[in-house]
Amino acid sequence: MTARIAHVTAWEALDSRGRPTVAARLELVDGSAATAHAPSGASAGSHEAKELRDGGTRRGGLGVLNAVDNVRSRIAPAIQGMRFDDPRTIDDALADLDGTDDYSSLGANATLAVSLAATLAVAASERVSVARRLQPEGDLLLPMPMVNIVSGGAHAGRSIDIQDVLVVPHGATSFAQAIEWCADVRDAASAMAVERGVPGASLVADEGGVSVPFGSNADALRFVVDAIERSGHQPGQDLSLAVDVAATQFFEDGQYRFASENRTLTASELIDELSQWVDAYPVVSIEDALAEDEWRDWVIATRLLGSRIQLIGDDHFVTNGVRLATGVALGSANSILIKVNQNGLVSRSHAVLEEARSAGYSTVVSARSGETEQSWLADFAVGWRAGQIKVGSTHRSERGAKWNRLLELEATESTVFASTRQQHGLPVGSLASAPSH
Ligand code: 2PG
Ligand code: MG
Repeated sequence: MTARIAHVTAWEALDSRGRPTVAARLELVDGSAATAHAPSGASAGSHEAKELRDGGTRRGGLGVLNAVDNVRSRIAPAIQGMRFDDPRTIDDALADLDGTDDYSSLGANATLAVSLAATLAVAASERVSVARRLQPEGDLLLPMPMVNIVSGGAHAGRSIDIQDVLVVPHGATSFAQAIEWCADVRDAASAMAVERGVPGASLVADEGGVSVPFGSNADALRFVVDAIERSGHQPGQDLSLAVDVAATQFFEDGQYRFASENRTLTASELIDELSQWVDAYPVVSIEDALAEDEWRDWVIATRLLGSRIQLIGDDHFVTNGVRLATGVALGSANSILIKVNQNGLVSRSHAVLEEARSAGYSTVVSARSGETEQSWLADFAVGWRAGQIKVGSTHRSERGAKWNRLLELEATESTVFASTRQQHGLPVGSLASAPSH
């Protein structure tokens, strides 16, 4: 179905941390329209597409009025009146107009907001859900959630060095059951934190996890295993652990600084430490185990751990096809995090996901720490058959919006849940103790 753009505009909106973000609205001549907000990271990789921030003193330098102006004065005149069958055409026009590899001319927050609005407006025009537009035929695949329980690093005042300890409810047989189990664990974690003397008022970090001071990073893993048990579920059977190390954040002068433990580790010591965690706890997935550009150490870690667990590249790949291709050629990681704002355009993020899939890598669609109430991410994870999704915790409405949208899709569309090993793509070895389906 051919669509035609009538009008594009933009303004500055607020994200979940109260920071400015770009909102864009795109109207088609048939009257359909959509508004989209760009998400934003706090522990961003240095190779991500570049979001444009105003600098100066207003809003601590984080204003996006220049990016908004770029939508109004450069993008809108270039694409208003355009006809297209596929939103990819709009993305190509945005890439041409920008002319840089990282969208630093228009700002990736400007290109992404418009790219998102075009994707959403076309689905509205065709009167189908975004997930259905992306996958027109057959059962939709609901993703396995990866849910934050304990937050550290840049999202929680660096109470621990690693950024997240999450749970993966791989024993669940429906999405509703999966998210319910995660909420049970999150509740148990709150109760345990209060018992440890953490004031109730400080229990919600940037992504809704609990932030607890621990004696060591490994203690945070132990705490989540205990929370799974306390919630009445079985660690390793019902839910297992995932860790986002976000190692770039504490990489200094070629070494890894565990400030909370007053230890400095070489890459091989860090890999040893992670291997011990995998031996001691039911860990099925580790993200950003090493710093973003440490390719050689990534390959070593993949050789050592890649057959046992999922090793996800986030800052390492930044949803970038060139970095992914390098990783595939070298044998670095076996999984990729897909974040549309790391890439700058929706259709090109999808292309990277498809390249990863063809290389045999598992794919995890992910939110950012700075989000809004919008829920399109859930539709992308489903429509792209990603198999897994990471959104943060079960607390905070910008997180709940995505979980609630997945619950809605399960209730209203013809779906299957990615509860089998093949469908969510976690390495078979990592679930040796999990029940098979
Ligand atoms: C990550 C993300 C989301 P941020 O590291 O995976 O948890 O964090 O958006 O701050 O980069
Ligand atoms: Mg990460």
